[in-house]
Amino acid sequence: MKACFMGLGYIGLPTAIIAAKNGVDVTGVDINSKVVAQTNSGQLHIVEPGLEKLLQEVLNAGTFRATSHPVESDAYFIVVPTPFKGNHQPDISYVENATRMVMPYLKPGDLYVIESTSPVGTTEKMAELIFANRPELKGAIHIAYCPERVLPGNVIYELMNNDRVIGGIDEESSTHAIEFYSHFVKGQLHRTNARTAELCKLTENSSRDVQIAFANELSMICEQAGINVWNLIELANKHPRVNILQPGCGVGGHCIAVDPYFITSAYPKEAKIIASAREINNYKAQWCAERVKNAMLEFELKNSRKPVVAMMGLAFKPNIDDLRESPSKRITTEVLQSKNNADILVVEPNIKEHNVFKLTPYKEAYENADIVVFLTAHNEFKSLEWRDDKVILDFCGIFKK
Ligand code: SAJ
Repeated sequence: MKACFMGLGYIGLPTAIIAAKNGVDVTGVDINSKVVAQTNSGQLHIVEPGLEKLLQEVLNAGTFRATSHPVESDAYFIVVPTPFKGNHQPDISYVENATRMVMPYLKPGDLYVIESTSPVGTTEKMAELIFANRPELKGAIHIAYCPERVLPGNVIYELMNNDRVIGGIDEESSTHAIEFYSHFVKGQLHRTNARTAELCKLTENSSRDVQIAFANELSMICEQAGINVWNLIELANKHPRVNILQPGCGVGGHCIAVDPYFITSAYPKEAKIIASAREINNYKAQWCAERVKNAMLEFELKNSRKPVVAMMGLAFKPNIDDLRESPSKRITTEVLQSKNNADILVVEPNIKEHNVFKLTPYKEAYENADIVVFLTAHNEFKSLEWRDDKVILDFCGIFKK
């Protein structure tokens, strides 16, 4: 079996490598020539524990290579980004471009699968595009949608062990796609149609967004009510059927903060809770920034001098170096813009240097700051001790006070 993976990013590269480890002859394609060269030299351009060793193994075994153009294969996988344009409309142009690239290589019996998170109807749209250009392939190739579900940092395990949903444009397409994924997925492969599989991916991330919004809403209610939100959630979760997530300073990353818009933009009248959740999670970052600015003003009034402020964490979630769509970064930027001569120390222990932020080691920042703002719950911060002599704004539950 020969497979071609279009896109060597956070999902495409690990999936291609795992397939190559499991009996598939894989060509990985990326339009970025640097990514191609670096991958062929056995080095990862993404951070993922354990993956570099696997890359070197499949390169040495000759079952994987990276190129800039597709090659004739038996199966083609589209694993490219689907960002959104202005007004939160999904942009499927990368999916379309990758499809156009593989189109000339398709032959009867081949499998074409989209993994990229996509609005409902994208797989059918791409099928139409393929058949418009290659009408002889109608009914002769297998087309399916199979979304990824992995958590960065634990990709190798989750790629092999998570259940997956596979939706073909017809039964035979689903069967062929299931056959391919069973090469390396130990989890169950659940058969459905393409539209359901597309909405399933969007539903998973929207569900988490809604649940986090609930926790964030509670945190703002608790502040008004003078109640410790961490304690409240812990107690409510003692109920056998209640499982509330943790509040934070908003929702970041390239999935949960993005995918719900693929539903709200297509179904604006119906998607009420999903739209509100997005608003609440975005507002939470704004709310946190306001709290920091107020604390700075209060400090100055009380002490007749500007405070030193430590902004603790820039990454979008704990213990990673990924700043994409990060609310911590947004809050830090806003505080820096309004600093009014105050001294702002920016901390991100998972990054050595940044081209915009001058970084300060976390212990030094904690020691020197008058106001400490915990934005991302990195493990390092949990080793710090509570200090009564500082104003501490704990948005991510380091001390749960
Ligand atoms: N967050 C909270 N409170 C919580 C949990 C998370 O505020 O209790 C915040 C995080 O700090 C972060 C954001 O939510 O800013 C998202 O983090 P995450 O760990 O929930 O998810 P991602 O974005 O890293 O990965 C998600 C996963 N989806 C689900 O859990 C439903 C992953 O399985 C998907 O593969 C991934 O999106 C994706 O690529 O779609």
